[in-house]
Amino acid sequence: MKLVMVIVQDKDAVHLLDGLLARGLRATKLASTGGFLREGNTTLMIGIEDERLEEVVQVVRATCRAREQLVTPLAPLGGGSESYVPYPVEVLVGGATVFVLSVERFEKV
Ligand code: 2BA
Repeated sequence: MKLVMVIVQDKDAVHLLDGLLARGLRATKLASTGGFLREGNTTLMIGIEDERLEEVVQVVRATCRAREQLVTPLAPLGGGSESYVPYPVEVLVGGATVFVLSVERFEKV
């Protein structure tokens, strides 16, 4: 068994959940915050049998897309500078960040 942790933009989370549930896949939705942008995103935990792992990844690919977002860094991305003037830069966020973990034991009590 695997535990898939998927970090997605809030805009995509509803479609991803719908896609998973439509296929009988179970998920837990967590409200999370990106460390870089400090904005809300969504983390889904999905417990899945090994043979259905690719199905989960396909649903993620089909429902999550990358978007450009403007961000004004509080400090220069490349290191410190005394004459730093903040200006907005574009970063590409998503579609999804996917971690696949092996599950040693799974029980429902
Ligand atoms: P954030 O940390 O808020 O990052 C949002 C986007 O900002 C990232 O998109 C990336 O394009 C950019 N970014 C992040 N750190 C950067 C840096 N030091 N310099 C320049 N640009 C930077 P994604 O890569 O698609 O990540 C989306 C969200 O997924 C992240 O939100 C974070 O919550 C999570 N994430 C990504 N990689 C992760 C990792 N290795 N471990 C844990 N969480 C991760």
